[in-house]
Amino acid sequence: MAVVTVGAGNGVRRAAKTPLQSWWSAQADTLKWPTLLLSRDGTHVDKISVGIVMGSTSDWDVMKHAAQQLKDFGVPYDARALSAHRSPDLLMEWIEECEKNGVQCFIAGAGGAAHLAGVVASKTALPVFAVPIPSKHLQGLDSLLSMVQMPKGIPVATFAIGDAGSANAGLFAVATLALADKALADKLAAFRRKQTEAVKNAKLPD
Ligand code: RP5
Repeated sequence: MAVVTVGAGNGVRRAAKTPLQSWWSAQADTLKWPTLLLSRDGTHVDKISVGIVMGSTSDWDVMKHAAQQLKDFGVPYDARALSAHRSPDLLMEWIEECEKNGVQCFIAGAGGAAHLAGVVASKTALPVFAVPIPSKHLQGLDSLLSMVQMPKGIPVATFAIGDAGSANAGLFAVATLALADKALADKLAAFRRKQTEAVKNAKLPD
């Protein structure tokens, strides 16, 4: 389940006339990021489980595969384009807010000198899954090496370059959450069984 956030961070304001609205306004003004979480279909959710971040909106074409896996398993997430070098303060604030909202792990996708996942991991002790985005000149080898070569002490778990890595990061996040969620573990087991069945039934062309 995708999450949209509503409140001060998105500039959403209501005319604060009633005491409740005044209280809400006061709360919103003290917060840089929103606190009311809604799924895309408008239903309220209490928490988000995964934070997906990418260095640029141009990364979404790859990162949407991680988001799709979470959607398929009904895992609530918040996805943002926030850059480690172009908007470092916003990135830090978002990570803090994610932790407050119950996030259990992060997925970070970036291309080129891809320090985003390492920077996220510098701010949180939660697991960080890194997705190397294919880059224009080096096809993502630069992104991969930037992520996988994190110095000792601040780990990030690095996945394959591109769409497959992104989808697998989503699945890995599901597996991580499934450690403490039996229903999710059952769904993941069913997903794996289905894949096995597909291999069993596969036919090669004549
Ligand atoms: C990185 O630079 C982003 O993660 C993206 O992969 C790459 C190019 O960004 P844009 O120039 O498309 O914004 O920071």
